[in-house]
Amino acid sequence: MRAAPTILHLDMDAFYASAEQAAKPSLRGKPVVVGGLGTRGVVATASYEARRFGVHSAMPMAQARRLAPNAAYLVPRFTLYRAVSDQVMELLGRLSPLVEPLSLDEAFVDLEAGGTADDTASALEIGRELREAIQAVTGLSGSVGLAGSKMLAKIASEEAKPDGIRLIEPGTERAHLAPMPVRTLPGVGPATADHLRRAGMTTVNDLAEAGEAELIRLLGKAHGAALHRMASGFDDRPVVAERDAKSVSVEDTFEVDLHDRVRVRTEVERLADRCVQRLRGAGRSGRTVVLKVRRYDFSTLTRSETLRGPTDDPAVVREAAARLLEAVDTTGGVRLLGVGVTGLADYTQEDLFAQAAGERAAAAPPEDGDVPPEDPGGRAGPAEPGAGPEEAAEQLAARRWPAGHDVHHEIHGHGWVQGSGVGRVTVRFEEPGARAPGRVRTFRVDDPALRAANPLPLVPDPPDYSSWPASRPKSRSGAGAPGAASRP
Ligand code: TTP
Ligand code: MG
Ligand code: MG
Repeated sequence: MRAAPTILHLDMDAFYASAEQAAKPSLRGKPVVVGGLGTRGVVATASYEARRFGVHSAMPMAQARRLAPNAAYLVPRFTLYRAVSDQVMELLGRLSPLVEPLSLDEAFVDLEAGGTADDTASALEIGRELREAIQAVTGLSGSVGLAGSKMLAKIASEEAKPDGIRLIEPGTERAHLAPMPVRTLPGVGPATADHLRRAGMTTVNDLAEAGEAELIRLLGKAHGAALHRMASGFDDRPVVAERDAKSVSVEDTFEVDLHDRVRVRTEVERLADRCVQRLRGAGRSGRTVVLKVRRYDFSTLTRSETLRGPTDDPAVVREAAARLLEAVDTTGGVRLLGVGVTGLADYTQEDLFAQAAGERAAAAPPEDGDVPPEDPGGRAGPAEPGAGPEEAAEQLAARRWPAGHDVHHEIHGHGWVQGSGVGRVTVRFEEPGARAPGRVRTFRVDDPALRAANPLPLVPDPPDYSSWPASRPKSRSGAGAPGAASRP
């Protein structure tokens, strides 16, 4: 923890949904939900307009449709999100060599290590400039938190949302945290929170006041001691540059031990999907799949399988995790399950994924190879068993023309798929940056004039930030009012 608020946390606002709204002028200011649209799909994110209906990340898509029937439902376009993420990370890299991305839309930056800020005024100034730069280059808004530690910087950006900036002054950490729920602290999941609640502790202040010894008694030495430090506002975790991260994993503790083998298998599948989402969120792929099982008696085992090459294919990770589960005895019950991927490669093997997805969608191969089929949260398997020929045809159309994906028409130009079914595909012809919504037209799904296309950049001609931030005299305590840092 440091005396100046020089740790910055950036998180883009409703990232996938905002990118879709920027790309599709007709969706600005409208409820938009992005995620897997298949029967078992889940919401990746919802625009702030859709959140007002109660739609949120990880909610089953069917439930979202009930809550917000009039929202636009779109399949994610990772190519676009990755491109925007690269632009954002490039800007962050200008502020410091120490940038720690947590996902596609989120990162910590050590401003002090970069020499770009050394006190409250200079940190705020850089935070404001960063938000401006991100808006100018990507067309999207991100929220910024500044503090003397990672924990507080992340809390600050959360409080700044949407489209804001917030600084938590060093020295006020403990007071700031005191009234917050225990779940605010890193490492406190639903199970730990429940455990603490039963011991009468619901706020961070309760934890700080309980004292280290009591927390160790309740949670064990390592967890208890770490939690007490966090609750008291101490957090010394350094910002670690991206290249040093070695694995991605997710886990769930269950309220009641799982006994049903089928349920255990389903949970492992879900975890594998979430793990892949995180993996892709970080723009990476990995070679070794790890399964973690904690049994009713707290005995914990991990099993791993190393693949021939790195993958970020949900089906591949799911299958490997399922194979690992086969070899684990779960009689007696399961308390916790985890799925991880390690041996991370720097770049996602797009081709591997495209290949696997292509195989699964063999019944409807994409016309041309320039857009890999992307269906992470959704279902890319064969038609639902029991589906009639009409439903099957509709599913094929939906797979070939995923809602929200880009198309090009020989005469009408660039557009996106609004929907498809009964042999027809509806396209809205509009491009990012247009002032008014574009026109809608319907075609036969096999219209030869229509083909899949790549996303267009959200900002066609972004301003040049290559000399940002300009070298500047470091502000003396409090002297660097906004705007004072004039460029040479
Ligand atoms: P978040 O930053 O958690 O959420 P957000 O950017 O959509 O909204 P907020 O303004 O609250 O930050 O996640 C970034 C993106 O990651 C999100 O746009 C979609 C994706 N994502 C998933 O695919 N699944 C999930 O469960 C979550 C939480 C996010
Ligand atoms: Mg975000
Ligand atoms: Mg995020």
